[in-house]
Parts: sequence; C-alpha cells; structure tokens
Amino acid sequence: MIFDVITIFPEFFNGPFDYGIMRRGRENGLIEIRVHDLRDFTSDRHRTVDDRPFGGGAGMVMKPEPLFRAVEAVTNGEPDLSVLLLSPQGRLFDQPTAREYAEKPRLVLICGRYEGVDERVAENLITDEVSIGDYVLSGGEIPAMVVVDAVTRLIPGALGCEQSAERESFAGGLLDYPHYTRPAEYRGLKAPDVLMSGNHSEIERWRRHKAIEKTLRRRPDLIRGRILSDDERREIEDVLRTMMNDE
Ligand code: 4FV
Repeated sequence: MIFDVITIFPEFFNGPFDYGIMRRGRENGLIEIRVHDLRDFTSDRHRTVDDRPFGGGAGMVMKPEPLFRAVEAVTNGEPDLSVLLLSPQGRLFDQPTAREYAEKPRLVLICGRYEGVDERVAENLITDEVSIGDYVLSGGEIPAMVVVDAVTRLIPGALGCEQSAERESFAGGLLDYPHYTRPAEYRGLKAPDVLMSGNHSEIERWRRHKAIEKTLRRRPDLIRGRILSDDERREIEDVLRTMMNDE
C-alpha cells in the first residue's frame, strides 16, 4: 500500500515511521510512505502556500493552487484514488474506517496548517475529509500519522504472527479485555487465577465477559444501537447481572 503525504513540513515525518510495525512494513515492502513538500508545487519565488482570509479575521489560509497542483502531480491521473484532507470538520476516524482504507492500494493525505485550507479544496479536490477527534491541533501531520499507523496495522502481514488485528480493541466493536503478565502477584496485587488455569475455554469466556463489562462501563455508546445476536444479548445480560450483584 502506498501513502502519499502532502505537507509543508516533510521532515516532520522523519522518525515516527522508523519503529516497530511501521518500520517492518516499509522494510518488507508492505507499505511505502512518500512525503511531498507542498512548496515544491508553488510557482512564486517565495514558495507561498498561504494567504490572508477573504472577509478578514485572524491567521492565514492555505491557498488552493499549490494543493491542486500537488495532488494532480502526485496522483498523475490515476483514477479513483482516495484523497483525504485531515481536518476537524471531517468524519471521525475509527476502526471501521481504518479497515475500509486498508483495502485500498493507495491513500493521498493532505496535511492542513494555519487556520485551515481554502474550502474549494474540500469541495473539489478530495474524496474524504477526516478528523481524528474533536480538538484543534496545529497541523494535519499528526492526524496523517494516526491514519497511516492504524491502516498499516490492518494490512495482512503487517502484524507479526504473535499479534492479530482480529482480536484487538474495537475489532469486535468492544473495548479490549484486561491483559496481565508475570509476576502473578505484585505488591499483593494478584493476576486473575483463571488466566493461569490453562483452561482456554474458561479463559476465552472470562476475557469476553471482561471486554463486555469494560465496554458497558466506559463506552456504552459502542454497544448502543448495535445489532446484537441472541448470544451477544444473553452475554450482555449475564454481564449486567454480574455487575449488579458486584455493585
Ligand atoms: C485535525 C483534527 C486538526 C486544524 C487547523 C490543523 C488542524 C490546522 N485534523 N483531525 N482534529 N487540524 O485539528 O484532523 O490547519
């Protein structure tokens, strides 16, 4: 999979992709990350990428021309490419969206800066506007990294054999179950015996129960509105009953 990143700070991407899964993915050719300097697509000797906002107001706005030129050069007429603008006005990025993008051969990511990007970019140049959350960052570079990382992990072969994306948080729409490792007891704090029982069906049942419990306590929104199978409904009722008894 190819990630084309368009930014005014290309060096910003030196480093974060040099570790772990991202590094392995690049080394074994699973992913390729191409970082493009937006200023290379300007035509004035000051390599201008921003200007004052029409209608006045604080700050600067990213100009349309360099972005249109950059995307057209990078996509080079390749049809139906996904061109993402990272911005707080976008749809909230989540695991199902990451799965959707991981199916694609290529993603172009536009990193905004300043107060924002000329609206004609969002209206005419991109396929998706994506937000990583309801807060304002100083640039789209970190959101672009979030998307590249979350998507890369879902590419078959990206995760080592010891990991499987299928089992992770949100994979089944639930939060992850609690994890424990040695020592079995630390400062009097014990890891649950069931995890050391070797009884794998019991362990699976405990983990599922805990994942549902944690989701009900912290993110009931992840369960609300979901189409539940009878089994799932029974399980959730079980967990709710246990939670009531424990309270
Ligand atoms: C953002 C977000 C974000 C807004 C103005 C960059 C900044 C500046 N992008 N999810 N939240 N972008 O805050 O994606 O241009």
